[in-house]
Amino acid sequence: MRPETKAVHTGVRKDDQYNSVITPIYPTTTFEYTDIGKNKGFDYTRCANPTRQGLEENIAALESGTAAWATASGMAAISTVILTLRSGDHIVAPRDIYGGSFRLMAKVLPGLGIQTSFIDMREPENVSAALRSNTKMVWIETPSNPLLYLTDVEAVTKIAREKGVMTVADNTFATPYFQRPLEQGVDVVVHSTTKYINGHSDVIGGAIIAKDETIARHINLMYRALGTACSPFDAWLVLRGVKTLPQRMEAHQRNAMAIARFLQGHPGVEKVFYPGLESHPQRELAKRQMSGFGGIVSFEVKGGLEAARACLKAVKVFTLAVSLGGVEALIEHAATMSHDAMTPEARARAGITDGLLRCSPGIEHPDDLIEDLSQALESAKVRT
Ligand code: LCS
Repeated sequence: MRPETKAVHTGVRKDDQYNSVITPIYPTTTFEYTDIGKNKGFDYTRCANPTRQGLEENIAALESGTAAWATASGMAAISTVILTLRSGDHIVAPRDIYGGSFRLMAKVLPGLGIQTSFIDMREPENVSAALRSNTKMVWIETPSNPLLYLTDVEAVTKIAREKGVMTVADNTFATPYFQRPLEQGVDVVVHSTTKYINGHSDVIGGAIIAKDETIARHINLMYRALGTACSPFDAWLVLRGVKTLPQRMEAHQRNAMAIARFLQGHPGVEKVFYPGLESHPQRELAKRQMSGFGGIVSFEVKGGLEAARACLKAVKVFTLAVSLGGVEALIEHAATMSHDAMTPEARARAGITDGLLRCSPGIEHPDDLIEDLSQALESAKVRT
């Protein structure tokens, strides 16, 4: 089946009793045993639930994985995977990475004896150079948040595999509709389903998808032990949202491309970050490993923080808010919002400046979004 069909049909567990066409919500915490060791495949909702299993089957199919787990947030998914590591282990991660992932790796994991090296992952050689004898995980985020930098997935997974190091890819930005890292050699994919997979800005959720059964066993142990599962209600909403993922991604991409082209020629804009632009240095890599360029555009306004502030105050169709991937357009100031957990030095190393704005166009008409940014940039120019 093709992605559009899988997204609608996979994991839609119709009930046998009334033949409902969509998945029922099973809000039960527990399931009856008819004898010792005898139940209908479910025992306790922290470990498994029929509604959640429907979503997990859907996401596993979209990502070409063998198993998936739906979690209470993207960070719950990330924590579950990372806590399969032990004290003394080392992670290699990109320095341009979601601020929450940075917070976990830089501020929490060292207390557990797990160190992370943050590197520029645009060059695969930097991964080879950063590997140590105790490196157990290479973390990939491509395209990255917020600068849309790309990691060469095949090159990096080859380097890691040769040293027996596990690879994990955060596929939140591209989604399985545009990129399937498991098919390119990655061992585990994680998502913030809060974003495109649910797509309606009304659920905080996450997902983990594993390629093989050995890793799946470790993750399953952690998932049950930590209790990072999402509720049946949230799973039901995400299963409803994911059905339109392909159509929404096409609309997000159309809008992102139109906005990137508009911003590129604008005199009030210093720099535009979008892998679909002909001027993007990694466009060829994007074309090789993705089937689309995604829906996020970041740009630097001329005039730094004050110009950024003026622009954000003036937007009318875009809403100033963190998060991304919903049907409505959002815009945010990365340095003080999504990436405030980074130290100023870490932001400077990553290239996140005070004038950087990140746009997540929704599925609106592109002209309305462009007109909005145009008038916002005009007021930024007047005030600086
Ligand atoms: N991975 C990526 C790439 C993300 O962008 C986020 C959240 C997460 C993981 C964590 O997911 P959550 O726990 O929030 O479901 N990104 C956000 C952002 O850029 N602004 O607000 C949240």
